[in-house]
Amino acid sequence: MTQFRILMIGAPVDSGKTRPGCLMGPDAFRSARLQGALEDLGHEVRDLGNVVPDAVDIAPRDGLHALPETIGWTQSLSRTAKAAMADGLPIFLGGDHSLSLGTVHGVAAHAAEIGKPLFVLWLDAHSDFHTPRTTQSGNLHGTPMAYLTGRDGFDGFPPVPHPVPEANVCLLGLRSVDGPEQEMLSQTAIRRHDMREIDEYGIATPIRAFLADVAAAGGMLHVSLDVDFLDPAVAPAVGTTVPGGATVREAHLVMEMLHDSGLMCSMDLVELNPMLDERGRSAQVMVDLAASALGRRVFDRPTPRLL
Ligand code: Z70
Ligand code: MN
Ligand code: MN
Ligand code: MN
Repeated sequence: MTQFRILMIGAPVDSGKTRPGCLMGPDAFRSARLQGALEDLGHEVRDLGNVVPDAVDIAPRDGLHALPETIGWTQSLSRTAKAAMADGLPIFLGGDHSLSLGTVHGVAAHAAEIGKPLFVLWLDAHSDFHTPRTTQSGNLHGTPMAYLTGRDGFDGFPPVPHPVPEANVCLLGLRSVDGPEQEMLSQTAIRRHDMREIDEYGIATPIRAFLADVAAAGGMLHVSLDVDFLDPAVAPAVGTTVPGGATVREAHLVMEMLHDSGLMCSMDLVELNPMLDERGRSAQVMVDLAASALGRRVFDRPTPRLL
Protein backbone atom coordinates (compact mmCIF):
# COMPACT_ATOMS: atom_id res chain seq x y z
CA MET A 1 0.00 0.00 0.00
CA THR A 2 1.23 3.48 -0.79
CA GLN A 3 2.03 5.36 2.39
CA PHE A 4 1.44 9.08 2.64
CA ARG A 5 2.83 11.95 4.58
CA ILE A 6 -0.40 13.26 6.11
CA LEU A 7 -0.72 16.75 7.54
CA MET A 8 -3.52 17.30 10.05
CA ILE A 9 -4.47 20.98 9.97
CA GLY A 10 -7.03 22.32 12.43
CA ALA A 11 -9.44 24.87 11.00
CA PRO A 12 -11.75 25.83 13.89
CA VAL A 13 -13.97 27.98 11.66
CA ASP A 14 -17.28 28.83 13.33
CA SER A 15 -18.25 31.93 11.36
CA GLY A 16 -20.12 30.25 8.51
CA LYS A 17 -23.42 29.98 10.35
CA THR A 18 -25.05 31.32 13.50
CA ARG A 19 -25.09 28.24 15.76
CA PRO A 20 -21.72 27.94 17.52
CA GLY A 21 -19.77 24.78 18.29
CA CYS A 22 -17.75 23.81 15.21
CA LEU A 23 -14.72 25.55 16.68
CA MET A 24 -14.37 22.48 18.91
CA GLY A 25 -14.33 20.17 15.89
CA PRO A 26 -10.54 19.91 15.43
CA ASP A 27 -10.03 18.86 19.06
CA ALA A 28 -12.90 16.35 18.84
CA PHE A 29 -11.15 14.71 15.86
CA ARG A 30 -7.92 14.66 17.85
CA SER A 31 -9.66 13.17 20.89
CA ALA A 32 -11.22 10.49 18.66
CA ARG A 33 -7.63 9.52 17.80
CA LEU A 34 -7.47 10.51 14.15
CA GLN A 35 -3.67 10.65 14.20
CA GLY A 36 -3.31 7.19 15.75
CA ALA A 37 -5.83 5.67 13.35
CA LEU A 38 -3.83 6.93 10.37
CA GLU A 39 -0.48 5.98 11.88
CA ASP A 40 -1.84 2.46 12.45
CA LEU A 41 -2.14 2.27 8.64
CA GLY A 42 1.56 2.98 8.28
CA HIS A 43 1.33 6.63 7.31
CA GLU A 44 3.57 9.38 8.59
CA VAL A 45 1.20 11.85 10.28
CA ARG A 46 1.96 15.34 11.55
CA ASP A 47 -0.49 17.44 13.50
CA LEU A 48 0.31 21.03 12.52
CA GLY A 49 -2.07 22.52 15.10
CA ASN A 50 -4.74 25.08 14.34
CA VAL A 51 -4.77 27.86 11.75
CA VAL A 52 -5.92 31.33 12.79
CA PRO A 53 -7.85 33.75 10.56
CA ASP A 54 -6.20 36.82 9.03
CA ALA A 55 -7.24 40.14 10.54
CA VAL A 56 -9.02 41.95 7.70
CA ASP A 57 -10.25 45.51 7.39
CA ILE A 58 -13.60 44.78 5.80
CA ALA A 59 -16.99 46.13 6.86
CA PRO A 60 -19.72 43.73 7.98
CA ARG A 61 -22.61 43.50 5.54
CA ASP A 62 -26.32 43.32 6.39
CA GLY A 63 -27.82 39.93 5.77
CA LEU A 64 -24.48 38.11 5.83
CA HIS A 65 -23.35 36.49 9.06
CA ALA A 66 -19.74 37.26 10.10
CA LEU A 67 -18.54 38.26 6.65
CA PRO A 68 -15.19 39.84 7.68
CA GLU A 69 -14.20 36.87 9.84
CA THR A 70 -15.07 34.41 7.07
CA ILE A 71 -12.99 36.38 4.58
CA GLY A 72 -10.12 36.34 7.09
CA TRP A 73 -10.36 32.57 7.30
CA THR A 74 -10.53 32.24 3.53
CA GLN A 75 -7.28 34.16 3.15
CA SER A 76 -5.34 32.30 5.81
CA LEU A 77 -6.63 28.85 4.87
CA SER A 78 -5.91 29.38 1.18
CA ARG A 79 -2.29 30.20 1.96
CA THR A 80 -2.01 27.30 4.39
CA ALA A 81 -3.55 24.83 1.95
CA LYS A 82 -1.35 25.85 -0.95
CA ALA A 83 1.80 25.45 1.15
CA ALA A 84 0.65 22.14 2.64
CA MET A 85 -0.02 20.64 -0.80
CA ALA A 86 3.66 20.92 -1.63
CA ASP A 87 4.52 19.05 1.56
CA GLY A 88 2.06 16.17 1.92
CA LEU A 89 -1.58 15.19 1.95
CA PRO A 90 -3.48 17.72 4.08
CA ILE A 91 -6.58 16.80 6.06
CA PHE A 92 -8.37 19.92 7.23
CA LEU A 93 -10.19 19.42 10.51
CA GLY A 94 -13.21 21.69 10.63
CA GLY A 95 -14.77 23.83 11.45
CA ASP A 96 -17.89 24.56 9.44
CA HIS A 97 -18.07 24.20 5.67
CA SER A 98 -17.12 27.83 4.99
CA LEU A 99 -13.54 26.66 5.57
CA SER A 100 -13.61 25.13 2.09
CA LEU A 101 -13.79 28.65 0.63
CA GLY A 102 -10.13 28.80 1.66
CA THR A 103 -8.85 25.23 1.52
CA VAL A 104 -10.03 24.46 -2.00
CA HIS A 105 -8.94 27.94 -3.16
CA GLY A 106 -5.39 27.11 -2.02
CA VAL A 107 -5.48 23.58 -3.40
CA ALA A 108 -6.57 25.01 -6.76
CA ALA A 109 -3.62 27.40 -6.74
CA HIS A 110 -1.29 24.48 -6.14
CA ALA A 111 -2.90 22.37 -8.88
CA ALA A 112 -2.53 25.25 -11.34
CA GLU A 113 1.11 25.64 -10.40
CA ILE A 114 1.93 22.01 -11.12
CA GLY A 115 -0.31 21.96 -14.18
CA LYS A 116 -2.82 19.31 -13.11
CA PRO A 117 -6.61 19.61 -13.42
CA LEU A 118 -8.38 19.76 -10.05
CA PHE A 119 -11.51 17.74 -9.33
CA VAL A 120 -13.72 18.18 -6.25
CA LEU A 121 -15.96 15.59 -4.62
CA TRP A 122 -18.53 17.27 -2.34
CA LEU A 123 -20.17 14.76 0.02
CA ASP A 124 -23.05 16.72 1.52
CA ALA A 125 -26.83 16.88 1.97
CA HIS A 126 -26.56 20.42 0.62
CA SER A 127 -25.19 21.82 -2.62
CA ASP A 128 -23.62 24.87 -0.89
CA PHE A 129 -24.14 26.74 -4.17
CA HIS A 130 -25.49 30.05 -2.89
CA THR A 131 -23.72 33.33 -3.51
CA PRO A 132 -23.76 36.16 -0.95
CA ARG A 133 -26.50 37.65 -3.19
CA THR A 134 -28.79 34.63 -3.22
CA THR A 135 -28.38 33.26 0.31
CA GLN A 136 -31.58 33.41 2.32
CA SER A 137 -30.01 32.39 5.64
CA GLY A 138 -26.95 34.65 5.39
CA ASN A 139 -24.86 31.64 6.38
CA LEU A 140 -21.72 31.60 4.29
CA HIS A 141 -21.16 27.86 4.82
CA GLY A 142 -23.85 27.55 2.14
CA THR A 143 -21.66 29.23 -0.50
CA PRO A 144 -18.29 27.54 -1.13
CA MET A 145 -19.17 25.62 -4.30
CA ALA A 146 -20.42 28.79 -5.99
CA TYR A 147 -17.26 30.66 -5.02
CA LEU A 148 -14.85 27.93 -6.04
CA THR A 149 -16.42 27.49 -9.47
CA GLY A 150 -16.06 31.20 -10.10
CA ARG A 151 -19.54 32.71 -9.58
CA ASP A 152 -19.86 36.51 -9.12
CA GLY A 153 -21.04 38.14 -5.92
CA PHE A 154 -18.15 37.39 -3.59
CA ASP A 155 -17.01 41.01 -3.11
CA GLY A 156 -14.24 41.29 -0.54
CA PHE A 157 -13.13 37.66 -0.90
CA PRO A 158 -9.84 36.80 -2.59
CA PRO A 159 -10.30 36.66 -6.39
CA VAL A 160 -10.58 33.18 -7.90
CA PRO A 161 -7.93 32.95 -10.64
CA HIS A 162 -8.23 29.16 -10.84
CA PRO A 163 -11.91 28.25 -10.69
CA VAL A 164 -12.66 24.54 -10.49
CA PRO A 165 -14.15 23.60 -13.88
CA GLU A 166 -17.84 22.80 -13.48
CA ALA A 167 -17.48 19.39 -15.12
CA ASN A 168 -14.84 18.50 -12.51
CA VAL A 169 -17.25 18.91 -9.58
CA CYS A 170 -19.34 16.05 -8.20
CA LEU A 171 -22.00 16.75 -5.57
CA LEU A 172 -23.07 13.50 -3.92
CA GLY A 173 -25.69 12.93 -1.24
CA LEU A 174 -28.02 15.83 -2.06
CA ARG A 175 -31.36 16.13 -0.33
CA SER A 176 -31.62 19.84 0.53
CA VAL A 177 -31.12 22.26 -2.36
CA ASP A 178 -32.71 25.73 -2.17
CA GLY A 179 -34.60 27.29 -5.12
CA PRO A 180 -31.89 29.74 -6.22
CA GLU A 181 -29.32 26.96 -5.99
CA GLN A 182 -31.47 24.68 -8.16
CA GLU A 183 -31.77 27.42 -10.74
CA MET A 184 -28.06 28.24 -10.84
CA LEU A 185 -27.01 24.58 -10.82
CA SER A 186 -29.29 23.82 -13.75
CA GLN A 187 -27.19 26.20 -15.84
CA THR A 188 -23.94 24.40 -15.06
CA ALA A 189 -22.23 21.16 -15.99
CA ILE A 190 -21.78 20.29 -12.31
CA ARG A 191 -22.51 16.63 -11.63
CA ARG A 192 -25.15 16.28 -8.95
CA HIS A 193 -26.47 13.09 -7.46
CA ASP A 194 -29.35 13.11 -5.02
CA MET A 195 -30.36 10.40 -2.57
CA ARG A 196 -32.97 9.11 -4.97
CA GLU A 197 -30.27 8.33 -7.50
CA ILE A 198 -28.19 6.61 -4.82
CA ASP A 199 -31.23 4.51 -3.88
CA GLU A 200 -31.96 3.60 -7.49
CA TYR A 201 -28.46 2.79 -8.72
CA GLY A 202 -26.35 2.34 -5.60
CA ILE A 203 -23.70 4.77 -4.42
CA ALA A 204 -20.88 2.97 -6.25
CA THR A 205 -22.32 3.87 -9.67
CA PRO A 206 -21.82 7.66 -9.65
CA ILE A 207 -18.57 7.53 -7.71
CA ARG A 208 -17.07 4.91 -10.02
CA ALA A 209 -17.88 7.03 -13.08
CA PHE A 210 -16.47 10.17 -11.49
CA LEU A 211 -13.22 8.52 -10.40
CA ALA A 212 -12.74 7.07 -13.87
CA ASP A 213 -12.98 10.60 -15.30
CA VAL A 214 -10.51 12.00 -12.76
CA ALA A 215 -8.06 9.23 -13.63
CA ALA A 216 -8.51 9.67 -17.39
CA ALA A 217 -7.79 13.40 -17.07
CA GLY A 218 -4.67 12.80 -14.98
CA GLY A 219 -6.33 14.94 -12.33
CA MET A 220 -5.95 15.44 -8.61
CA LEU A 221 -8.93 15.10 -6.32
CA HIS A 222 -10.02 17.12 -3.30
CA VAL A 223 -12.67 15.49 -1.10
CA SER A 224 -14.90 17.59 1.14
CA LEU A 225 -16.86 15.49 3.63
CA ASP A 226 -19.72 17.24 5.45
CA VAL A 227 -21.04 15.38 8.53
CA ASP A 228 -24.57 15.83 7.18
CA PHE A 229 -23.74 13.63 4.17
CA LEU A 230 -24.45 10.89 6.73
CA ASP A 231 -27.86 10.15 8.11
CA PRO A 232 -28.44 12.02 11.40
CA ALA A 233 -29.25 8.69 13.06
CA VAL A 234 -25.57 7.72 12.76
CA ALA A 235 -24.01 11.21 12.91
CA PRO A 236 -26.15 13.55 15.00
CA ALA A 237 -23.44 16.15 15.68
CA VAL A 238 -24.43 18.66 13.03
CA GLY A 239 -26.49 21.84 13.15
CA THR A 240 -28.37 21.22 9.93
CA THR A 241 -29.63 17.65 10.12
CA VAL A 242 -31.53 16.38 7.10
CA PRO A 243 -33.14 12.94 7.34
CA GLY A 244 -32.50 10.32 4.71
CA GLY A 245 -28.72 10.55 4.48
CA ALA A 246 -26.01 8.09 3.58
CA THR A 247 -25.58 4.99 5.72
CA VAL A 248 -22.31 4.13 7.43
CA ARG A 249 -21.88 1.38 4.85
CA GLU A 250 -22.44 3.67 1.85
CA ALA A 251 -20.02 6.23 3.24
CA HIS A 252 -17.32 3.63 3.89
CA LEU A 253 -17.72 2.25 0.38
CA VAL A 254 -17.11 5.72 -1.06
CA MET A 255 -14.01 6.06 1.12
CA GLU A 256 -12.70 2.63 0.14
CA MET A 257 -13.18 3.37 -3.55
CA LEU A 258 -11.38 6.69 -3.06
CA HIS A 259 -8.46 4.88 -1.51
CA ASP A 260 -8.32 2.25 -4.24
CA SER A 261 -8.33 5.02 -6.86
CA GLY A 262 -5.17 6.59 -5.43
CA LEU A 263 -6.48 9.96 -6.61
CA MET A 264 -7.25 11.83 -3.39
CA CYS A 265 -4.69 14.56 -2.65
CA SER A 266 -6.48 16.56 0.08
CA MET A 267 -9.52 16.31 2.33
CA ASP A 268 -11.85 18.44 4.48
CA LEU A 269 -13.75 16.99 7.45
CA VAL A 270 -16.41 19.60 8.18
CA GLU A 271 -19.48 20.64 10.16
CA LEU A 272 -18.79 18.46 13.21
CA ASN A 273 -20.39 20.28 16.16
CA PRO A 274 -19.25 18.47 19.34
CA MET A 275 -21.91 20.36 21.35
CA LEU A 276 -24.51 18.29 19.52
CA ASP A 277 -22.75 14.93 19.60
CA GLU A 278 -23.76 11.88 21.61
CA ARG A 279 -20.82 10.33 23.48
CA GLY A 280 -18.50 11.28 20.62
CA ARG A 281 -20.03 8.89 18.13
CA SER A 282 -20.24 11.31 15.20
CA ALA A 283 -16.58 12.23 15.67
CA GLN A 284 -15.75 8.51 15.74
CA VAL A 285 -17.65 7.79 12.50
CA MET A 286 -15.82 10.63 10.77
CA VAL A 287 -12.43 9.35 12.00
CA ASP A 288 -13.29 5.83 10.81
CA LEU A 289 -14.29 7.20 7.40
CA ALA A 290 -11.02 9.11 7.10
CA ALA A 291 -9.19 5.88 7.94
CA SER A 292 -11.06 4.04 5.19
CA ALA A 293 -10.16 6.77 2.73
CA LEU A 294 -6.53 6.24 3.67
CA GLY A 295 -6.43 2.49 3.40
CA ARG A 296 -8.18 0.79 6.28
CA ARG A 297 -9.90 -2.33 4.94
CA VAL A 298 -11.22 -5.68 6.06
CA PHE A 299 -9.40 -7.87 3.56
CA ASP A 300 -6.31 -6.92 1.67
CA ARG A 301 -7.48 -7.53 -1.83
CA PRO A 302 -8.31 -5.43 -4.86
CA THR A 303 -11.90 -4.46 -5.51
CA PRO A 304 -13.49 -7.43 -7.26
CA ARG A 305 -14.46 -6.59 -10.86
CA LEU A 306 -17.99 -7.94 -11.10
CA LEU A 307 -19.26 -5.67 -13.85
C1 Z70 B 1 -28.87 26.30 3.26
C2 Z70 B 1 -28.38 27.71 3.48
C3 Z70 B 1 -25.83 24.38 4.57
C4 Z70 B 1 -24.24 23.12 5.20
C5 Z70 B 1 -26.20 23.79 5.71
C6 Z70 B 1 -28.08 25.30 4.07
C7 Z70 B 1 -26.62 25.34 3.77
N1 Z70 B 1 -28.85 25.97 1.85
N2 Z70 B 1 -24.61 23.96 4.27
N3 Z70 B 1 -25.19 23.00 6.08
N4 Z70 B 1 -23.09 22.47 5.23
O1 Z70 B 1 -28.46 28.20 4.60
O2 Z70 B 1 -27.89 28.33 2.54
MN1 MN C 1 -21.85 21.66 3.46
MN1 MN D 1 -1.60 30.97 -10.17
MN1 MN E 1 -24.43 20.15 4.55
